[in-house]
Amino acid sequence: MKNSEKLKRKISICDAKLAVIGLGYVGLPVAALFADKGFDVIGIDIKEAVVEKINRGITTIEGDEPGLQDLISKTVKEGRLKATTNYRQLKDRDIILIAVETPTNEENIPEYAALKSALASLGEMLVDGMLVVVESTIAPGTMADLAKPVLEDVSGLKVNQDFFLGHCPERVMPGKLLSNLTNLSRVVGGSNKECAQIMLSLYQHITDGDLDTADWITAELVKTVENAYRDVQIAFANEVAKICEALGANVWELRDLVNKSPNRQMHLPGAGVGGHCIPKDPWLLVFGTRDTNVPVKLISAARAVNDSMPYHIKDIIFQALREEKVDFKDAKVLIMGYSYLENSDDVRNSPSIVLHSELEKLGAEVVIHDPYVHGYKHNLYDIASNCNLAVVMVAHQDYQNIDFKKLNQVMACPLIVDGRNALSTQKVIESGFKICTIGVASNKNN
Ligand code: SAJ
Repeated sequence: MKNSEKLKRKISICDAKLAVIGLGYVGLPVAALFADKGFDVIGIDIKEAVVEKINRGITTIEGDEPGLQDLISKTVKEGRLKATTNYRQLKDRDIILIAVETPTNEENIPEYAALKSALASLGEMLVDGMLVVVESTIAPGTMADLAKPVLEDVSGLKVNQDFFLGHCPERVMPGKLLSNLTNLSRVVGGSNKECAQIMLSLYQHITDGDLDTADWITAELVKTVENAYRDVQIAFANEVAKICEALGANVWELRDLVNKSPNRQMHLPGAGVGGHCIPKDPWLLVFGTRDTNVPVKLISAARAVNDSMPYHIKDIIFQALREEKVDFKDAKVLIMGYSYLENSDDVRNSPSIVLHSELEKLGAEVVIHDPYVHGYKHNLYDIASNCNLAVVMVAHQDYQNIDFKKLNQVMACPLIVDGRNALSTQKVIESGFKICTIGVASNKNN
């Protein structure tokens, strides 16, 4: 590509002008990090409120993200980070990173509306010599089937001839955005080897992790496969938990023993799999195989197992209430933990949302406690008053300090379902409760 030497030189001295499209969990920290390294960065987002808040130097990311607020206020104050809704400001950029959402719909098909819109708007502004990098997690084949054709058709320019096009999937995790971005390894998938090398020279400014060059399809597969891998591992643990309940064993003891065997790392069974990555990325991988005749069975079966867990918890609740001769329609149930992950306020795809809806469908009155989620930060002993059962859906650290004797006094029935093995069974039983823990059939201390 013409001007590639000029682009490399600009990157090496942090003189390249950057833009980041999509200022969410991925885009905003990336924009702030590059700005802090000395690059001139423009952040683009469709939400006026997000743009306005960032230009006041305030983070728009919920939850505790160590270092992010300081980085944003510093780089905005220095004039290195600016946000806008106006795509026309891309005209003078050298590098554009795209970090918009790529959700899947009810049929587990990727919804690329945000990505298509970003690519089309960017295509209008694309000029000779630019590097475009898609950071969003995408189905294998999306760079070739969507990103390349949209950018080329709208701009009239050609990949590798006029502009470079890469895919560098993000590996951020809520609560660890900056540390992950600056430490974790990443794969840089280039439209050709030169493009991959230029991407490597860019990303080495913000991360100490390995930067491995690859082609597009490999980069697309890395992210979707690594999360499908985790989903399958969790599904295995969940299926073994159900086996243990049926056979009268304790999956938590079993897991400890299994993991003593070399090269075993059985994951944690639980009340389900939430978040914005693990429930979605396996479906992106499956979608990428749609034009092949590969029988993709294990990945979709694992999704089904993990999606079944909130319903399994509902069944455990049903059994426990029935033994106390309480019908669902007369029951008041406390859900403890509404986020998808411990010590987080992120509720995206939380299994608690499914359980909440199922219990209400069955006529139960449901009350919710979560020390991190806005609207549910109640006093536990107040919200538990007159509940027939409490179910722990998230292993929040706060639940290690519960006064179970006090909780027992305020509840109508001494019933606890522990969907995460978060509680000390002994302590709970000594406080007069009956407890059912996921993966353990026999500790209802009947
Ligand atoms: N979960 C289990 N059992 C386990 C592990 C997790 O039931 O053994 C559940 C959690 O409760 C949660 C869901 O799965 O509901 C996802 O948990 P997670 O620990 O995978 O956290 P995420 O969703 O933030 O996943 C991210 C992913 N990172 C990216 O996609 C960039 C994932 O690849 C990481 O492995 C994970 O963080 C991590 O290890 O923290």
